[in-house]
Amino acid sequence: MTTTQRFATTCIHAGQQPDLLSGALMTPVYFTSTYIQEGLNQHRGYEYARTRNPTRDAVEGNLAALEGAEFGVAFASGLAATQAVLELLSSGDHLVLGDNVYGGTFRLVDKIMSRFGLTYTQVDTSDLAALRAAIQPHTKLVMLETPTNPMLGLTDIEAVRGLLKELGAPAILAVDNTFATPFNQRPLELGADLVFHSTTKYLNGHSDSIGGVVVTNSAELSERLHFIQNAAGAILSPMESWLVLRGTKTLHLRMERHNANALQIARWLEQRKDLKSVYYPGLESHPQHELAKRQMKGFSGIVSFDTGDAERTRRMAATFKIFALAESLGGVESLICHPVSMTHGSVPEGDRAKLGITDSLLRLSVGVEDVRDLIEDLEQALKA
Ligand code: P1T
Repeated sequence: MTTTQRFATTCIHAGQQPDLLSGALMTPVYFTSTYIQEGLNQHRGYEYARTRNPTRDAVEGNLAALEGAEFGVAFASGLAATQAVLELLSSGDHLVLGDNVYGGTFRLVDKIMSRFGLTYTQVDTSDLAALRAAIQPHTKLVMLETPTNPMLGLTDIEAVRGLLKELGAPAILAVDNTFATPFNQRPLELGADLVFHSTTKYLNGHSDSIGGVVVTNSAELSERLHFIQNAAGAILSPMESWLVLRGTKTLHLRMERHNANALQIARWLEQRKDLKSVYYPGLESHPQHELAKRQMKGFSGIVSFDTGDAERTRRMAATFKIFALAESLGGVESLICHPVSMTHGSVPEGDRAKLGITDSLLRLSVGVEDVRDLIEDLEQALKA
């Protein structure tokens, strides 16, 4: 790939070349655990498939290129990727974690990593004064989502980078770009050191694989992450690597439609009189809409809304005909999720309430169906 190629071309070609043996245009799924060695210490760069696999190499190259990164490291799930980032730290190090992250990310930090001597402070990273106050001399990592799951709050990545620089803080800035995707937002260009994803979502895009990736332009961080990948072993399998490669070939096409459908649905929800709030960065009413326009190319496919009535929300959840009531997001099909009972169940009730994750909140993952059918489905459910 040349550096002058545009995003759509990168989606389809980056990281891939015709198979050297047969000329197969599509990257083969290399189902092998090991590789023959011609002699002691004589091999073609592949020794054991936990360490390297050609299908995984291809997807790592593809995903890195999409984020404008040099290096990519693929993991067995988004949380395995998140854990690898956390494993860059050591006992006694301090982590600043966004206050509204995926419930599983919070659970990993709170219930597992903290048992190994990692200390953490959760803070609203959109509030620079609060972030400044949270950073300590031994803070080694700032980890955040923008937009956040499920409240869709934004953090100004450039401003956070500026603050860390001003403070001379030795912290790595790691951004979970799962919600935005590199089609809409490229955090490395805004000063992040690491970008990580649940590839389970938009990158794979078809709700048929679980995976994660971390990308970076730092050779040192890439080397450490590859060491963790090999030493801890939570690798992305060859089949899953292939599925993600297939998925990213249409990322640009899917995201255009996700963006358009979600904006239309958010606007439609907002003009209704029977909802308490609608959260979507593409709405003029979103408190960080100006930042969204500056930092994002499109606003992605997630819309959250609060009916203000937990009983009504419960009734509605069971009445959708196209939106499937299910965890996850980012697939071509539309999903609806009740964060309190599904994705954010592990976040303490008091913290949820402060963030606005109420019993009456629903999160839509707006798919790429005909938006008129989606609106009709929402309309009938809201009437129920
Ligand atoms: O599920 P997994 O591939 O391990 O990814 C974890 C993860 C990481 N980061 C973000 C922003 C996420 O949303 C997720 C997973 N989220 C869901 C399953 C969900 O429905 O929100």
